[in-house]
Amino acid sequence: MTTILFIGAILLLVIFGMLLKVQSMVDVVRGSFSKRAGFSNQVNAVLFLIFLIVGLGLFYWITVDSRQYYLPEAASEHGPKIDNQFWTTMIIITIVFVGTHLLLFTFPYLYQFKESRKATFFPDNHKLEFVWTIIPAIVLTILVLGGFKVWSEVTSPAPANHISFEIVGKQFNWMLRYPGKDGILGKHNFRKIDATNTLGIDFTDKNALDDFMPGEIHIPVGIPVKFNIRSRDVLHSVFAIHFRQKMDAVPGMPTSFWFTPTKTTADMRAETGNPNFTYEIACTEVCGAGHFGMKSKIVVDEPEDYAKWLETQQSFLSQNPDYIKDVPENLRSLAEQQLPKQAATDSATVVKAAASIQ
Ligand SMILES: [Cu+2]
Repeated sequence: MTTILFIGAILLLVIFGMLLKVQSMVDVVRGSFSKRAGFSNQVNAVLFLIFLIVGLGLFYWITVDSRQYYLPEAASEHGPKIDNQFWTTMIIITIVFVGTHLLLFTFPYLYQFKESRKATFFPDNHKLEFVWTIIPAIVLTILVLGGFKVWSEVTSPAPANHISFEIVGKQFNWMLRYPGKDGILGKHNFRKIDATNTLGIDFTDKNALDDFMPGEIHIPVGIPVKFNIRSRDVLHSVFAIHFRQKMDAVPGMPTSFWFTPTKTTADMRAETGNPNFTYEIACTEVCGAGHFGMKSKIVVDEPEDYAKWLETQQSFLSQNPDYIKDVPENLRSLAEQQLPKQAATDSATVVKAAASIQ
């Protein structure tokens, strides 16, 4: 069907071209070919008008039809500010877009060539140049400053009561690390990365001993949360659209943002009427063949549910007691508190065995 329509459209264009050619040949026979502009000039003028009407019609249709793809509900404190900024920009550029196109396509029609009309010689006009330079400059400055204000907010140091965790991109998934009970993320070192310690947690730092790596992100509602972002290989990008946050994950250059979530997952399910609603992070940097699958789930809990979830999490060390051998002597007793009882006694054996190998 599409092919037939396509061939039909091409044939129509060919017929149209032939008609114009016949018309100019008739002009030659009649001896009127010496005219400075022929019939085709009028045809082009009308085509400009048709293009304008069809184009604006399509523009209106796509604007209304794609409402389903518009930004979803904002669920962070600064979210409405970003939306405000976005829609102000959209309204301004829509007015400019429609206005300039009305002028661009009606003028060729209104001022098409006529034998009887002489064009005005109009080389320049300083007043006009001044107006169309100053007005966009002022409008753009206001828009940029507005955006800069919101951007500065989310990239500024997080409030003192914030919680923070680490999100690290690699081809092709997000890895997470929470600071554990001490609330401080331990150091990391790329030399320590192996098949299990995928983030290179450095166990010579005492803050790292209780760090844990959950499978999904949990954050409490109403409390500022800071994302510490890293990448292990190529550029990735953390895009949390419901929280109106986006930040690149750059190899070798830690980045971060913070925000305060305002709606729990349960609130959002009630609000959207979708019992399966889930907050998600998508990677928005084309990072390789598996890019499309790179997402992570975020659960926004009530603070007490968040506390309960924290309680159920087990530190990396408790799940991988072998790494106790990387803990320096002076921290070993502290590290052993992380281990399940049996593993703690085993760990002494592990350490002894490791020592005897060396
Ligand atoms: Cu990616």
